[in-house]
Amino acid sequence: MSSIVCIPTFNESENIVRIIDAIQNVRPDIHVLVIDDGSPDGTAELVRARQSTDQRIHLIERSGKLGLGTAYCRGFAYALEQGFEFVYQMDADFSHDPNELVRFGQAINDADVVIGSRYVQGVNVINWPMSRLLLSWFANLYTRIITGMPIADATGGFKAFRASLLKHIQLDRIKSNGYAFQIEMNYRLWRLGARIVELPIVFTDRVSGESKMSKSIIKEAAFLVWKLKLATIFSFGKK
Ligand SMILES: Nc1nc2c(ncn2[C@@H]2O[C@H](COP(=O)(O)OP(=O)(O)O)[C@@H](O)[C@H]2O)c(=O)[nH]1
Ligand SMILES: [Mg+2]
Repeated sequence: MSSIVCIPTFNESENIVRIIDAIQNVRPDIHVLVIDDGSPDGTAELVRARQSTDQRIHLIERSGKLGLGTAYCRGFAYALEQGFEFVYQMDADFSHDPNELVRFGQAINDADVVIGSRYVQGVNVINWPMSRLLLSWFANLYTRIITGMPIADATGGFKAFRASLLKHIQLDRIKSNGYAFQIEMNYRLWRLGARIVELPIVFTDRVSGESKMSKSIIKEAAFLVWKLKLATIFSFGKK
């Protein structure tokens, strides 16, 4: 049973080697695919150095900062082409605890999608300013109300997909980035009848490197939920 974890990176030289080590430590079976957007800090070179001695490490390099959503789509397309059975996604910055990959591995055996959820059992977020926590929490409430999708944490980025279901998503049609990308993937998979499981996780804000969160990411998500909802009403949004 083959698994690969997709990690998008932009300027993660302080984290990337450590996160690869941590992942391989808990799940030696798992392959790691880094999708780097030409990070000026040399993230890709660090991955390439590791790659030369380890066949479980894969690297896609893009020419510039083209956004998180398209980075994931590139990664997913690669994972499907290579025939991996389970495709994971996580951030490079240790906000997602690599030790949880063990529980994800168990949960995905009985599901099509596993979402690492910060809000399924109370609120499990460490070190975020209250403003960012409230934003995230209300974004999820807003998404739930408008789309009707029964997911407590639709914007989280720590997930696992069963490839046999993921391959039904037309990845080249997905244009959203940031939070909106996470919502759009969940929504399309939910509409396809995916068995979605939310696994309670603790999210810790990054210690090293810088966040790429911005106002445009929030605006994009706010519009996207309406777009998805309206597309469904007019039934353009089946996939
Ligand atoms: N390839 C790629 N990765 C990105 C881009 N923007 C963010 N990332 C990566 O996506 C992950 C999440 O981004 P982060 O800045 O931590 O967002 P936050 O946790 O919401 O503040 C990290 O691994 C980033 O390096 C991008 O435009 N392209
Ligand atoms: Mg982060």
